[in-house]
Amino acid sequence: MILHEKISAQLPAWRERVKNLVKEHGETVIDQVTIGQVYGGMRDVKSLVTDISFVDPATGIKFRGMSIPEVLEKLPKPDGAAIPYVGALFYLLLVGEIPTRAEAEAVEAEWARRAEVPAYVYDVLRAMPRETHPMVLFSQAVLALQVTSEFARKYNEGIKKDAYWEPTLEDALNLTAKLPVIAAFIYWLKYGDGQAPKYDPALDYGANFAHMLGVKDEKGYAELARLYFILHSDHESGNVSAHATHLVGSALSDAYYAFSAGLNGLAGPLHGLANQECLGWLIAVRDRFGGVPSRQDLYKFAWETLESGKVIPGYGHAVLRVPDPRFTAQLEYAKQHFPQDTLVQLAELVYDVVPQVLKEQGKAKNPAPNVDAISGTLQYYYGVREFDFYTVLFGVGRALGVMANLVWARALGQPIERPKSLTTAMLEEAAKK
Ligand code: CMX
Repeated sequence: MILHEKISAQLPAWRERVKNLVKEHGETVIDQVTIGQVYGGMRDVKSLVTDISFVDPATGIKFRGMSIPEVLEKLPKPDGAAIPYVGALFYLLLVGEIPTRAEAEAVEAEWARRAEVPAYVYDVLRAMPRETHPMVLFSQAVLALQVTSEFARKYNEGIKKDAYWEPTLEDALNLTAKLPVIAAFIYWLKYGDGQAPKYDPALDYGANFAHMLGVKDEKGYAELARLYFILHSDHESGNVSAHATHLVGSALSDAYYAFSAGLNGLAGPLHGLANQECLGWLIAVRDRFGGVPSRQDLYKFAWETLESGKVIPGYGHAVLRVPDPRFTAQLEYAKQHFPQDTLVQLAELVYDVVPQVLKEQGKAKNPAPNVDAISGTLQYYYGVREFDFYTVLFGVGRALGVMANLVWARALGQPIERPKSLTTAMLEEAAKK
């Protein structure tokens, strides 16, 4: 398999590089930790390593060193499409190189081969109460698949540490292949008649998702699905979903345990759930004013939100200090495809007004929009209007990044995570010194 070959070929050099770095410079200090950071969610503490992606506070995400516009331009695309294959992005994340079209299609073919979801997973989901949040169903389905883990099976057989990454890659491919199918099933189970259209092996990852979701404009939504999954794939290692996946995986829990944990973190309103909250906020504005309000009305509305003790969803970021390029890419897409849409116009006005409001409030370190500020607006346009489903979409995309990371964490033998904790008295003592 192409991914296996490519990673295998790189591994000796990578292992040597990391071994030498740790051996020769293991004592080199790269950061200091303050009491503020210990109490402040470890913000900015440099204590993780990944080569899959990096978030520059001033420019945003780079996937394997490439910006979003570069990725969208350079990755191979299906015939007649403007947005690349999702398989091309997964290849880039795993291998670190732009794939040829044939290589991207090989990844898509691997997914098609592995997309079938065992029937018992559907039975588990059907047995759960109808009011269960889609993220619970999603995480539950991932955990239910754990019994199929190649890593767990090989580990129990006594596989050598050097080879851990190989069954992890199998798990990563099996899991990412099945996620869109499970997501579509959840969509139909929650909001339809429980009968999702069948997976079509002739379609690419994004087109298949459009097909299985049963949207009216399948071709248009296929482009959006590819864009969405690519943009949401990875955001370096410290965000909650990526870190939770890495942390749980570091105990040698397999990809299913690890990603289920990551999804549980993604389900939080300060992380992935913000996309559903954000569209809710935009619609509340639209309904209050019967369309796009004046700048002044929006300004007042934003202040009302803040004064009621709530955050403005979709704005602010723990690392970024500029508008999120994932936001910009989606805004551009919307303006190119449906500029007259009321919610798109509203999202643009919010982009103009809310940063100013947040600056005046003076609390948020970054008053600019993040990825969630517009993602729901695009889904809404294509008729995917069930807000609580949006974080599931985020989860399908996020799997690509965290799985690529898990494969490399295993390949480079990253150890179990175990930072040290202190007591408040110890910190007070440290403060006196
Ligand atoms: N609206 C109102 N207040 C905000 C705010 C916003 N959008 N963003 C930050 N603040 C406030 C924080 O609540 C915090 O207030 P307190 O001091 O009273 O606790 C203060 O500004 C400082 O926060 P910060 O250092 O700028 O931001 P954090 O790193 O603590 O948090 C984030 C980052 C994203 C959780 C925060 O900006 C937020 O809550 N935004 C709204 C929710 C959101 O869009 N989340 C999605 C993020 C993307 C993702 O992970 O998916």
